[in-house]
Amino acid sequence: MKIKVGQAILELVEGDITRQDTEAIVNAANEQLRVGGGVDGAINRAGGPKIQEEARKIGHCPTGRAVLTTGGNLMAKYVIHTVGPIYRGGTSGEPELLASAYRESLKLASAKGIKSLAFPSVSTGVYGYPVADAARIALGTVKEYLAQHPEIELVRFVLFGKPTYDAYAQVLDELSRG
Ligand code: AR6
Repeated sequence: MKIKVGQAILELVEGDITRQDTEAIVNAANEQLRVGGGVDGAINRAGGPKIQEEARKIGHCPTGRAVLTTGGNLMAKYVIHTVGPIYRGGTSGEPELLASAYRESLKLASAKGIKSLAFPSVSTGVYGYPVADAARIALGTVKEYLAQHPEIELVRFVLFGKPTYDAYAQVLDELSRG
């Protein structure tokens, strides 16, 4: 499923983010930038040790922010590591922090001249964010950014499994109507 936002494309696919040919892929990292499970483990396995070497030099990334490393052996040239919030019921600033994680990743892409990037569903695995709520924040934030930043040409959400894809598709359908 895809929509246009100005000249940019915002699309959803079901699949594995490590196999994307966008210039950058986004990792759902932790503040210590230490290799974990989920999408983080998959990206580090597929991309090789260079990614973790660079991440270790950077050392830390606060929740809601983003940092950049090489893509190592991945097709993507860069990995943008962002840290989404751990879900603690939704009243501890989680929505703002999740929106910030997407916005800061996009800002980093703009600053580096990256025109195409792929996001996973940040925070909805180990960090426990309810998928429908996270999808609304993720897609709303990206759509708003694309409307104001024509330098980004493509944002692809790569959703792992049909339930996550369906949750995002429902929200994107609503957003494209209104
Ligand atoms: N491609 C795309 N999406 C994937 C892939 C993949 N290869 N593998 C898993 N997902 P999670 P979080 C989905 O747990 O909740 C790590 O240990 C997964 O199904 O990876 O932000 C980090 O080091 C889910 O929909 O990230 C942190 O400590 C989504 O990616 C912590 O987990 C996010 O799940 C971050 O937790």
